[in-house]
Amino acid sequence: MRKDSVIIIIILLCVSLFVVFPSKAETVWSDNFDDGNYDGWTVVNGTFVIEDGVLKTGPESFNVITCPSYGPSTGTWSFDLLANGWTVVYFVGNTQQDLIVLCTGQDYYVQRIDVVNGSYSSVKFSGKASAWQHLNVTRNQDGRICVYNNGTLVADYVDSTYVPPPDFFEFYCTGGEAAIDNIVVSDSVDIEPSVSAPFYTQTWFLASVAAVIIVVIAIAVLYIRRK
Ligand SMILES: [Ca+2]
Ligand SMILES: [Ca+2]
Repeated sequence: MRKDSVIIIIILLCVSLFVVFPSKAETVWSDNFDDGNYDGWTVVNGTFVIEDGVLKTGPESFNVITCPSYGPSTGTWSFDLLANGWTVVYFVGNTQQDLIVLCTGQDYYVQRIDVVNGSYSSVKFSGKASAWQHLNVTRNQDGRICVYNNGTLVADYVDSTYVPPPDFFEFYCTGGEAAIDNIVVSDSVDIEPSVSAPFYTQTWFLASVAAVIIVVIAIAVLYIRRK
């Protein structure tokens, strides 16, 4: 009877852990340049160097580098960016619609650009010029785009225009020294604005509950075995 109880408790524990820690987001592409090269990238203009595991622009005033990109036009794009002058990250690039993060040298924007007719939608967000920013950009099936700068939600808007899957990821800079690092692209929206999700659905809360359950079960099992 006691054995049966322990088995049931273990099964319940496994089920609760599965609920708390769902399958991990799929990374479709990443590069952190820590191997000291930018193999797989193509320099379109200017020069680029890897310094201390970071992709940096060379001394020219116009530097563009591109890399084939994969996955859908929805998901999460994460990267560290040091913007200087006019700096653009095409996180979804193709021949029809581009999704970009732009720093004008002063201000940051996230934009969708219609490559064919030049129209665009744009939202400004807060960020520092000439300083490293850790940016996370998410885009869901409804075209909702959220930008997080160093973990803070700084832009949240919906542009439901269809954007085809990306052909390329591009880093573009005119003037000044710019750099990028730790690019991680996943095919799912991995960050949700915290205001929209109640605390009891947050990962930290579920993990805390799971930890308490594990401790209680461990104590119960020890108690049963000692009896
Ligand atoms: Ca490499
Ligand atoms: Ca690196």
